[in-house]
Amino acid sequence: MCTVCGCGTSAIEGHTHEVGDDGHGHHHHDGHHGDDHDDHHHAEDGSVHYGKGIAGVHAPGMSQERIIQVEKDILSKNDAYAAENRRHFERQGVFALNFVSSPGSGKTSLLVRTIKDLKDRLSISVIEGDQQTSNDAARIRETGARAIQINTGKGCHLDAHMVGHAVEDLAPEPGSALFIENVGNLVCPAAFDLGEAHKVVVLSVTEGEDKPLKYPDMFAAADLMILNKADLLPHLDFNTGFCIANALRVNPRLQTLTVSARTGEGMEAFYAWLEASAARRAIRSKVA
Ligand SMILES: Nc1nc2c(ncn2[C@@H]2O[C@H](COP(=O)(O)OP(=O)(O)O)[C@@H](O)[C@H]2O)c(=O)[nH]1
Ligand SMILES: [Mg+2]
Repeated sequence: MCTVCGCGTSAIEGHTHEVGDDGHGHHHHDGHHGDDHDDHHHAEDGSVHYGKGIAGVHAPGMSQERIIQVEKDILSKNDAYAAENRRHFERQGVFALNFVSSPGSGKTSLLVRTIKDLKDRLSISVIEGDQQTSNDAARIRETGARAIQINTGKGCHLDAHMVGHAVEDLAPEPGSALFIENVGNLVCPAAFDLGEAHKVVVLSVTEGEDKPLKYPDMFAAADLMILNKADLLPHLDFNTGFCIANALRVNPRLQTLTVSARTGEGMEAFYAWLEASAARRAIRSKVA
């Protein structure tokens, strides 16, 4: 998990590692590989498996106990902000979704199409996360919807603190939907709760059926998987059933939809999911 690096988390007490002359904090000690042998093992086929220690991840020069402590520090702060966001969304009746995927799976295309198609049914605003540029927020604004761009710099995920600030500026109207497009990668955003009602993982059919098995944390964290770019299926040897079976092995409760953000195929099923989930959420927060 990315938090062990500690880059960009100088506010965290007990900083994770010494800051090198380059200011980035990665010291390389020549000839000292492998202080910690308890976090990986060599399999018979010659592959090396890291993440076998109690922290589930390797960081050079850090003990497993120290990694766990750093992760706890970061994630417990994040979770406190996420809980605050979630309370705010529930009070306001805002239905928030956190879209996660690798870069280029079609998150922005999917959001643009959804906003256009649901213009008369649902008010939608968007928080866009990318390392650099505000291209995606501009794409959203072209639809007439309101959008705020967050650039994370070297960061590989949005966190709940960033989202809380963006929500203050954006002020999504009561009863609306808030789409949060996370930074594109299938690893780090899995660990960070933003206060959303659901994580939605988008996987495109050009990425291969095995991605849920290779990046299980993301598929375990999601409630819905959208398989996008179905219009390309005739040109590929992608097996949709096999991909869905892999995803269900990781997360048996995962719901799945196959769509094309380009042609619109399958999108009505997504809109039905969206409206039903938003309605269920609204009823639940009224009861609570
Ligand atoms: N053929 C096809 N291309 C798509 C589809 N959805 C997105 N794309 C293309 O995939 C590329 C990446 O899309 P984008 O929405 O920027 O992905 P993001 O990085 O996940 O936000 C762009 O060239 C899109 O036009 C789709 O359903 N079918
Ligand atoms: Mg995008």
